[in-house]
Amino acid sequence: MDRFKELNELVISGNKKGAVVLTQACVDEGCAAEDILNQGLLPGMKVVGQKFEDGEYFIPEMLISARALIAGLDLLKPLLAASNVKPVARVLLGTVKGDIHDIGKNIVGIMFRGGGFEITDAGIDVSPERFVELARESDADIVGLSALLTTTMPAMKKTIEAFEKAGMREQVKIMVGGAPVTEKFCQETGADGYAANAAEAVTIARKLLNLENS
Ligand code: B1M
Repeated sequence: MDRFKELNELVISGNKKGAVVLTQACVDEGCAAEDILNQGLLPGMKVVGQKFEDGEYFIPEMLISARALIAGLDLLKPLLAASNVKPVARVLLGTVKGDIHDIGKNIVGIMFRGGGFEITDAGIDVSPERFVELARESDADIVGLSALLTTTMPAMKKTIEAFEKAGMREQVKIMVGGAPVTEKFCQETGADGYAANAAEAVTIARKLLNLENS
């Protein structure tokens, strides 16, 4: 089995120690950091996302795989920065005002990171104005809003309105998600996309940015 296939498997099985050792070995052997990332680590996470969508993997397995990927990615970060590899796109992610649930949002962030996106995490209980401010500062392409309470879902609409008011609505794609959120609600609020889970969030973001083949 070649090195990169082996690295795919280590991410799929969530073998963090193995992923670190093999990533380092690939670096030591002179492989380009970009190749290790794009051919070794990320395809493994793509398989994990598919397994989650197929009901074969659940959140714990997904988190364990994500940790393996991130451990490898952490080794590559300085090398990637040095070789000027651009992120796929920039995502600002946060839980809307009044809501402090962040487990799902954090998993969505991990999956985005695994998909090569640069993440700015706005945290929890984020006001519409703060989302706008951070989107401007981070030059976000996608703004991802998470809500777990039916009572905080209206804050998603208010956040979208804040982007309209700030004249930034055309500059960002806005995605919504979280257990009570639905496709119908997404359309009613005027968001650009809805995802039911973390793996789907990455797929939808890629579609919204026309990145499907890159
Ligand atoms: Co809360 N809570 N909670 N809670 N809590 C729920 C959500 C609830 C359904 C429990 C229940 O009553 N059965 C209920 C909401 C009812 C409703 O409104 N429909 C509820 C309530 C009422 C409350 C409080 C009001 C309780 C109280 O104080 N009386 C309070 C509210 C606090 C507040 O936010 N202001 C509260 C507090 C808490 C804790 C702090 C104790 C804790 C949160 C800890 C934390 O997040 N750090 C908590 C928890 C853990 C839950 C449950 C048990 C689990 C939520 C969770 O993390 N799920 C939850 C009951 C349940 O769901 N069984 C419940 C796992 C997570 C991976 O799933 O977040 O759905 P989820 O994320 C998924 C997808 O939704 C999607 O991808 C993720 C991964 O696949 N997704 C996105 C999420 N965001 C996305 C964004 C996207 C795309 C996809 O694009 C941008």
